[in-house]
Amino acid sequence: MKKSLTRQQYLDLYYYMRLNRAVEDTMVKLFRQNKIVGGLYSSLGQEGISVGTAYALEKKDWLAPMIRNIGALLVKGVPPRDVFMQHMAKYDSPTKGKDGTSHFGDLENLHIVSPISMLGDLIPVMTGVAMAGRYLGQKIVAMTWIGDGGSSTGVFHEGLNFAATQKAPFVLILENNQWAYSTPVKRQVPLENLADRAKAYGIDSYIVDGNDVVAVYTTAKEAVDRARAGEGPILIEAKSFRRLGHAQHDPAEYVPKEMRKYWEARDPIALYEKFLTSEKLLDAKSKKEMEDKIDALLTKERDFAENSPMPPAEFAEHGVYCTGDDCHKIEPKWVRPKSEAMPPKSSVTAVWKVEGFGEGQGSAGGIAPIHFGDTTPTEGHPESASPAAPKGPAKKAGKKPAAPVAVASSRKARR
Ligand SMILES: Cc1ncc(C[n+]2csc(CCOP(=O)(O)OP(=O)(O)O)c2C)c(N)n1
Ligand SMILES: [Mg+2]
Repeated sequence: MKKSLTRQQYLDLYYYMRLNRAVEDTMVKLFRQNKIVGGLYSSLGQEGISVGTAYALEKKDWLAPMIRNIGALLVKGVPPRDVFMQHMAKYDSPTKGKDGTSHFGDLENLHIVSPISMLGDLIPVMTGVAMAGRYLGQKIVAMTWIGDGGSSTGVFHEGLNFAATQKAPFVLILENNQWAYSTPVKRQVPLENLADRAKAYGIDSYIVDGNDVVAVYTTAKEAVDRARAGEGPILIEAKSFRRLGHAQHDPAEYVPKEMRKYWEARDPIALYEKFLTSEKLLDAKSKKEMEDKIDALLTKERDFAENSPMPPAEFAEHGVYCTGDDCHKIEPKWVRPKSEAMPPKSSVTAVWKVEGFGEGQGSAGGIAPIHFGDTTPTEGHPESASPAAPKGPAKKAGKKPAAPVAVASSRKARR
């Protein structure tokens, strides 16, 4: 761990990691009392990733958490009571008991996009958020997380390619915790480092020890600064370990004992405490004060959540089908203050400029030309072969498509 942060930053990282763990410990108790509705996922041992990465964001930035990123929600400002109530499906929860786990967002104040269960789908969504921010001249960065397993979905690759092509101010944290359910990473990806996936999209990547919160934060901060400066998306692979099963129901007996032992000895909070103590940033007294503060906060938050009512039965039929204005007024919530959406903060024409990428409009003013080698350039474009060049994809005269039988047999021959 390098020493380069302010004292307050060091202590903030410690506070949020401890809070993250304490919130999840409280929820395990609630789960065992049958008060949690649905599954409960743990980030035990991965707190340094959620906390260190989210701490690198500014207030105006956007994030979308996955199931193991409660720590990121806490850093962004979500009160623990909302996390408890959401998991307990209480009426005062952000979704009023209509959804569980951390499936809630806050588009207006905290800039949180609700998680999407389909792994990888948040990547194109957050790329869109990043692009919208750029269009509005807001200089925001969007961040989301993906697991080692999730990095093998199609949409991971489509999304990252899209983000790279658009040079979106987007930072993707790949949490390599060695397991996707019961599948070890080595049996699903033929790569030593998942960060290498970035090479396919021509973007930069970092590899960081996910159990070293200072390393995570400094790496994330550099990536966020670079993305904000217009360098395009960045992928960070944070190596860590899923200390518990996929969720509470999974005893994870498939995990080799030595592997578990190795990572348990590298607990991110214990490692960080050691560092803080040796650097004289934390002593027994200040540690106890922080623990008392967290205890008092969570007692209050848990009481509030437990005393919140379940939704009334008749509420189940509300909000299922939108009936128009008597359901809710349909107006876009993303409308920004006029000054923010007008020059000099943004352009009024739907044209964006990205260094090294070009413009979102054909340079001749027409539709952006696409060159796939055998596609004739659009009429009027400087590269156009002739003024009479046909619009749309060129037809290859006299070239018949190969017969399906021939394709099948030639593939067979190659095998
Ligand atoms: C597209 C898609 N396929 C499968 C699932 C089911 N599923 C949920 S979590 C999970 C394992 C994810 O593993 P990983 O991405 O490594 O994340 P981790 O649980 O380790 O944090 C799977 C297969 C899903 N939600 N979405
Ligand atoms: Mg995993």
